[in-house]
Amino acid sequence: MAPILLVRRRRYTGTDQHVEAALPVRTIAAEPEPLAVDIGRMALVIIDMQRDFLEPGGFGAALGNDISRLKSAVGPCVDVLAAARRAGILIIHTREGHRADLTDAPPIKVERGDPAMRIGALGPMGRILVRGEPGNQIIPELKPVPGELVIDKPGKGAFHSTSLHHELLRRGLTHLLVMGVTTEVCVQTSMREANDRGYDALLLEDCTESYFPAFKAAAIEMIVAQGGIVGWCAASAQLLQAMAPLGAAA
Ligand code: TIU
Repeated sequence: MAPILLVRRRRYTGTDQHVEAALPVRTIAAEPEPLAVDIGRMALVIIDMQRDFLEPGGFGAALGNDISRLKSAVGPCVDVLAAARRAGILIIHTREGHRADLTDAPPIKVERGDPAMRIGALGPMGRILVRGEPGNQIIPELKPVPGELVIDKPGKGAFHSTSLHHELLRRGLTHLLVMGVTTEVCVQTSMREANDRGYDALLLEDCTESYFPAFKAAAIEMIVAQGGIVGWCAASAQLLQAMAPLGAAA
């Protein structure tokens, strides 16, 4: 890991004005360089930790994927979620899912793969990637509590056709802690969307997983390459260490 040092960063306001952040800053030992995070302007975004992707009875497993890989991220996610709650950071959960009538699902996304396992088909935990179905709920370990945002997203990216950007802008939040599944699909897409909208996005590498280890490794490499072309990555221990003085430690 790179040595800890303070990096000055500016707050992106969504306009052409950039204002110096005024709140306390903590520096997280991250790749490709330490990231100075203004804790008061940070949100935790938990991507698609839904039953269908993670549980033995879900459609991810029914497709033959090794869900044990994804399950390995749950423990670290639980620890970060608890620390973020103690620190009073805004927590945002997303779920990938469509309206029951699939009017928000492009046919090109629906009409691929085994027809029995397509979006809207009846899977082992209800209709696949349809809002309100049992498989579309967040796993109990990370269940949202009142005051946390739950954003249903019809795309892979968390910003596509959702209120996420608006929710962050109106609170003046500029830094995102990102975790969830899968690394190279919804997580990477969301990181790229965040980057293009001016957010500093830090992916917690032990809090994200893929069914395919090589894809996870490649996605992380892509994110931090070229001086952090997409964002930053760090182990959750580095984040928890940086947050400890805020009373966020267990
Ligand atoms: N949330 C998310 O990543 N959705 C996917 O469909 N991921 C797969 O890896 N298939």
